[in-house]
Amino acid sequence: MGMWKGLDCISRDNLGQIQGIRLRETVKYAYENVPFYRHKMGEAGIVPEDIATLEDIIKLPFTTKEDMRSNYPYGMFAASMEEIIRLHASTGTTGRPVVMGYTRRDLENWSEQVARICMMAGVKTSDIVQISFGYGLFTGGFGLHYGLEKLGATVVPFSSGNTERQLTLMRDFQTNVLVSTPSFALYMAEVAETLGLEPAGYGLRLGLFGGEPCSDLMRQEIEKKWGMKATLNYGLTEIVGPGVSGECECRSGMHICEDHFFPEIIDPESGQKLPPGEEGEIVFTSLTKEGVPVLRYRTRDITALLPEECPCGRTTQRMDYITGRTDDMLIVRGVNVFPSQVEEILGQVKEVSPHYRLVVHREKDYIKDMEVHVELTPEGFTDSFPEIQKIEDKITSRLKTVLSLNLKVRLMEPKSLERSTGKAQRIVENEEAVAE
Ligand code: DLL
Repeated sequence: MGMWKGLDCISRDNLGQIQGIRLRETVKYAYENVPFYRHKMGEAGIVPEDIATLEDIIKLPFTTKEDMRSNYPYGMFAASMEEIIRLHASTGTTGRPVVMGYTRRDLENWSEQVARICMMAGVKTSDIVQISFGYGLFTGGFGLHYGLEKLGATVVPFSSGNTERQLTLMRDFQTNVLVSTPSFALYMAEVAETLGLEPAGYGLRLGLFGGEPCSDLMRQEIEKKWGMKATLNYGLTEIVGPGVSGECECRSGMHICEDHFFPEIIDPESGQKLPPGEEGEIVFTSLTKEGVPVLRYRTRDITALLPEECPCGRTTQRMDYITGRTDDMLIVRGVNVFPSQVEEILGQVKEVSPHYRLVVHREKDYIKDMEVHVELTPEGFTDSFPEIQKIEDKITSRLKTVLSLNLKVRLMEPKSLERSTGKAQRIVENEEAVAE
């Protein structure tokens, strides 16, 4: 286990050397084995030898989700099916999914990456860990599974769904670590409460949450209800799945497994690289992947690279929490709004819970209006109209101050919005809301 912490504490010079070597290898490998990359580099007028240092990476063209989709299913693969031993795919509610293939070495590396982020989060070999991510094409279940086994924890591979049984087994097995989306952790706590049980009585000490954003409010709520420490981790199918980055004990940003994934922050409009500390779209280049090497993949996730050293002693670069996605941005009457901005404002209002939805009213191609539906907390619940009006007005005026937008706010009864056993859906189109 010490070995993994060692990898995260390597000197920046050594790390840079390793990254440089691996970048050169990856570019050459992708060029030689994936026609897509060969064409793209040809169009940009470059050959692999032009990428001699890490700084040269900016010469490489970006890769987008559309590129992956238009090469569905195997066009981005560099290894033959002889060498590929596993496939995963993004859930892709719209359009074709993105398919990833892993060689044996890819799977070994992936387990190591996930083991590292689990160790950073504080998982011990004596822990009993319930994995409530779906096992299947989604990378969450299997990704965490093999990483935690590699670390040496006791894995309970529950998968998603069947919440009551999850709770029963959690208690019977004396599970002390939970792995899921933050929304599911909140939902499970509510189900426990409706069964008349105190979530804090279950004995969970630690949670590893990822796959979707988790606001401070959500994190506090999870910690309060379960009496556990909640940590966050990040990843995406196109790069590997979970295991790209995760929080250490300091919980201020997420350390990237930088010897495997090279991060950059770019201005999403111009594509220009931004300096550390500035917020933009995070772009990753894989440094060790054989199945599907990925050069400068545009994640659409918005964050910053944190320039300061982490007090934990790890030297790997930390990324900040994701504040939005470039494709999540809503333009409401000409104003750019990210769901996370609304969520942050809601987090400052003590009467409401982290359960909210943005109901979007479209007219042709633009958003004419948006309503914020948010549940009152059980403590904040009231049926007095003036009271409700007061809280709604308070939220409306904060939204107006921060976003310069006048949005209608509708307070909902506790537990009235649909819960998710996977990733929460925050944005709904008007038709759905009307159909309720
Ligand atoms: O959600 C991989 C994963 C599984 C990560 C389990 C962590 C734990 P996808 O389904 O491809 O893969 O979705 C990736 O989810 O681009 C982000 O927008 C979002 N996301 C993932 N983790 C976080 C996080 C998995 N910690 C997309 N905070 C990414 C915010 C996250 N967003």
